[in-house]
Amino acid sequence: MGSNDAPNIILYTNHGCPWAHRAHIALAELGLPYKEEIIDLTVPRTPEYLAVNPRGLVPSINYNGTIITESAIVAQFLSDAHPSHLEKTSTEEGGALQRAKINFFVDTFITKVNGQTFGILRASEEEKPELAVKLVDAIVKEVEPLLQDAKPFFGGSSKLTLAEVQTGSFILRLLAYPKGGLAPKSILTDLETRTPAFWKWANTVVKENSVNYIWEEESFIEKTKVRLAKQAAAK
Ligand SMILES: N[C@@H](CCC(=O)N[C@@H](CS)C(=O)NCC(=O)O)C(=O)O
Repeated sequence: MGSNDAPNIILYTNHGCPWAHRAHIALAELGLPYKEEIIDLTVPRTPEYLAVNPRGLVPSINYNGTIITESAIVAQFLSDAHPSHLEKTSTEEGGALQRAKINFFVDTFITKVNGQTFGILRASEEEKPELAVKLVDAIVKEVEPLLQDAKPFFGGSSKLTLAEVQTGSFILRLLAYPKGGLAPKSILTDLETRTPAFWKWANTVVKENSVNYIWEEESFIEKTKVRLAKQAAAK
């Protein structure tokens, strides 16, 4: 096929999965058409899907016949294969530095903040307020300094970047859990006052169509409540 033809892409996904959600954001931002196959994660993976991804996880993509797995790698690959506003190439002026900064931001968010969000969900009601303060403290210390020049997106970009592609699905959840009663509401008020740059950025990110087109907040919160109740009962 000619280089201008759109690639054939199948996305193996589940709309409840924040990792798979990264691929949806990347594909939408790049304007790449794709077929989607929803993988039921409540039952064992089929032999057909294990042939696609032996780890049995989502997301995976089939890109013109080649399978690529692991969400961060899938999003990076799509962005590299289709140079765009998401990220400069490494040989473009300023590209290597921009890529390093985006990688550092994503790494920081995932390793210093993200796990804490999910920890709060599983904590007892007595533990939650203290964990909520710790979560906001981590955003103050680690993330807020990295968003000082967001305008409105990472690094002063007027359009979404790979930083938002890799973190947007988690930002949706971070803001939704307190709204849905799964984490203390103080998280939202504290973020607004203590992390003004993060607060503005996060609220802008979740309003983007490419970030929220597969997101159904109410049903997500309900499903999460059911899953947590089942996990608590199984303890
Ligand atoms: N490191 C993987 C994580 C993907 C992942 O954990 N996906 C979950 C759903 S959110 C999954 O497929 N779970 C299926 C299972 O564990 O059986 C990535 O970034 O792609």
